[in-house]
Amino acid sequence: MTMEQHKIDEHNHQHIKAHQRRFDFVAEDVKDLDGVMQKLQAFNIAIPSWALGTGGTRFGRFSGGGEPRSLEEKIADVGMIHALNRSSNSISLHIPWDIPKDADAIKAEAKHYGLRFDAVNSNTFQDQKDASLSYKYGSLHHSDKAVRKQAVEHNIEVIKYGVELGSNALSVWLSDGSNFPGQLNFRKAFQNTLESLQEIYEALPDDWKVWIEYKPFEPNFYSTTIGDWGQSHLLASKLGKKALTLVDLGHHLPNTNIEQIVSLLLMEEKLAGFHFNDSKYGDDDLTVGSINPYQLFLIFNELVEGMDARGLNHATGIGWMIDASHNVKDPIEDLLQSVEAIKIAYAQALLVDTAALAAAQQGNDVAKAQEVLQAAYRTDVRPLIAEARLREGGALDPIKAFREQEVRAGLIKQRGEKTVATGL
Ligand SMILES: [Mn+2]
Repeated sequence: MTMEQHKIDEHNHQHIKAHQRRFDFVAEDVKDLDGVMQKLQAFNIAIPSWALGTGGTRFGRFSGGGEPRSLEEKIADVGMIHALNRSSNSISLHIPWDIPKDADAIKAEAKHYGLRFDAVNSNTFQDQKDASLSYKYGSLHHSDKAVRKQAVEHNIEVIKYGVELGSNALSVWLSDGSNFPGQLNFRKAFQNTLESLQEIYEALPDDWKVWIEYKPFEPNFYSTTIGDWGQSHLLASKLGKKALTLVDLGHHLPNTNIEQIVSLLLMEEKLAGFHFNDSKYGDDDLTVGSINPYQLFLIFNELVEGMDARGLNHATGIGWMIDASHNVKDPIEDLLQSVEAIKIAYAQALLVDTAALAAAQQGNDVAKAQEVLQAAYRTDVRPLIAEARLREGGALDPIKAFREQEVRAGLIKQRGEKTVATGL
């Protein structure tokens, strides 16, 4: 199912007057409006292939209707999202959930929707049907070299799929860890992980990167072998220039100052990019910006400041991706909301009066620093995002357009009520 441009144009025609009024109101106070608009128009966020179906918890899964049954249908769903918001021009695949059997055909399918392939993700946190060895006690850190070898080979295979699709990064998240004190020798587990990652690193093409994700707990609850940004950074530093740390917002203990982590990784040229989501308690994988939009803004404020300091292009300097699980909402609507929240935080960060902030910091004017940040945060930038979408051919209000066109009902008619997307 595709969204025809004339339907988007009709939607925009209906809402253009109110939009113009709102846009003019906020645009009047934006310094360098053209520069801000160009940056917003260029900014895209990758959609993960595993987020297009309904997620679940260990207690169960409540399917929605019309879920994509194949990789082709997942690409079509991302195409739908991109047609509506013009800010989701890439898809990130998880292997083996989404093995491209015919890479050329899959590439052509993606191109049809104006999409490309972002980082590819390996999976050594589940046993696969045809695997001879089990990951029950870990993968790259495993005490048995044969298990480590199987996991290394899987990662190398994922790189090969990625090369065929034109991707240029491998994202590695390990569930390796321990549930009980004494279960693991931490030093050996770390060294085994490093040795395994070195073998994967050797297999990376010259223009590729490996992104090392960390997580403090779950599914293991006593220790995680790559538990925090320090451990990820240690591995990335030992591996070399092509290895970087991936920050997943949900992979922190409550109240962690993620913006400070991001600032320093970016300074050290070791920030790979993001897995965006939101959380209240742990790795909740909720819609980006639904719980703590201020934190998201503070993170973007550090990103914009740090990327500008290094002369990086905001859109392409690091990886931007959503990693969420949609248990109760329509996945497409949830992803549209997530992309919107990311772009809102980015736009607000672009509005920060950086000269005034720097002066306040230099002079220890703490109240002024807060005023500067919150003046940007409390600006309603939604008309700027809508205008950026409009200029790129997207819908003024993507979710409204999605509902007006009854897209989900169409997908259910086409695919059925009880379809299940591959993934967790
Ligand atoms: Mn993640």
